[in-house]
Amino acid sequence: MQVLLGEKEYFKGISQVKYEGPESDNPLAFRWYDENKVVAGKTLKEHFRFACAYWHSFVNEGSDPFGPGTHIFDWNQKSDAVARAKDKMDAAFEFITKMNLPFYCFHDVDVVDYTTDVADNEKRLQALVEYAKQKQKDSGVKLLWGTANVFSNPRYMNGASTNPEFHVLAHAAAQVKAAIDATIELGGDGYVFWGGREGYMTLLNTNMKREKEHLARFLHAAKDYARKNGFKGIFLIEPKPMEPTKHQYDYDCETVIGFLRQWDLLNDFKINIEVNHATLAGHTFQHELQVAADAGVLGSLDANRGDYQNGWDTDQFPNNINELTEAMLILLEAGGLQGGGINFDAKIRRSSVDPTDLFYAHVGGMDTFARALITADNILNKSDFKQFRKERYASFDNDKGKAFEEGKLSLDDLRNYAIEAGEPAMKSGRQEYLENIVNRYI
Ligand code: XUL
Ligand code: CO
Repeated sequence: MQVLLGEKEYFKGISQVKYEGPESDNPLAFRWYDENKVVAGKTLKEHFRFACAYWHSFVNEGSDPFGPGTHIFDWNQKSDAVARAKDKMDAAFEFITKMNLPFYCFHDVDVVDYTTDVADNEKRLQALVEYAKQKQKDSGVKLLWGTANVFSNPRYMNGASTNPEFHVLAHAAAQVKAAIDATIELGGDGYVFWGGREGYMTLLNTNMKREKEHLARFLHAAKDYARKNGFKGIFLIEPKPMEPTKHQYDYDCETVIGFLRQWDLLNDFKINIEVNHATLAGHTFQHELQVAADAGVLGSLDANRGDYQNGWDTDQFPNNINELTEAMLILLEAGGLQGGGINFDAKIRRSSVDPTDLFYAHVGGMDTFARALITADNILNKSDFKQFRKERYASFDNDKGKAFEEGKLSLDDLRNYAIEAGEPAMKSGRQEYLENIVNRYI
């Protein structure tokens, strides 16, 4: 990939990050992510389809509830919104190509600032879509997915498609329509719905049944519109249990799968699983991956990590090799992602104020994923990990156990077998042994 500069170079003094191998001590080189390395029949580039998140990297200036942003963006200076947005896009494509990231993701309002004028917002977005098209063509970078931010604007304080007021729902629809148009024009592989405020704070003012019905109707309308206009990619729902609303309708993978099944959306929608959302739901990332994989809806991943000591979405860059190795075992056994990729929905810390910090963050994240995948492949091929789990269920492979799986045994039959076979022997689950295998191959 060629580095793509605009009129101005924003990340001066940083050249393209390259693979140098595990022995390298260059902090701006990959030690594991060799994009051409083949693992389990695919290159690392094909496995991961890494994407840069526009919002965290080029929009969020590091503000928190106690103080303003600390990241001063040179691309955020011009007074005209479209000119400012083009500078930001120059900076984005410079960063993405210097990082050798094959994809990016955005919300509509990340790309260009919106006002309350719907038609003017559409025009602004369209201008940037034209600009992005050229940038994608010149660099080879592609859009992994697009989405609409229907949670930040104050009008969405009570939700977007689940808002008690129809008028607000219509504004959300206008934004989603324009974001779908942009995604189609840019050849995006997916379109994401994260239900930021699709939930409630108190049942005292909420008709939950009606709100969920509205959400389903809205998703159908969006899907029908996109399909009619030629969108061939995947729709993705991104579960999150809380924050900003206390109770969210897309709590976790099981909840989302049940909802999609109830409303006949399972054929078009898959799931975008975010690490920190999984842990906030009281699950491991691995649990959410397995649930989605088993239901055939493992679409895409938002990579980050949470913090063990607090209960909100810290969106830190991934660096937990054990967590990711276990996750990559599931991903490999599931045969990979269905149409999606790995989007770094992660932000550098407020005090990480140097432009290089954004590079260190992505280098670390990509290297951790690469090392985890290589390790998981070794575990699957060289250890008895797979064999152990298979044998653990061997009693269902033949005779009565098999008959039970096939639905051929009644409760009476089972009772009679219990008597015939006597007290079962205790068999170890071997958790520590298996944990040691993971560490051995890391
Ligand atoms: C919020 C979050 C979003 C979605 C896209 O927690 O993860 O950025 O990924 O709207
Ligand atoms: Co996310």
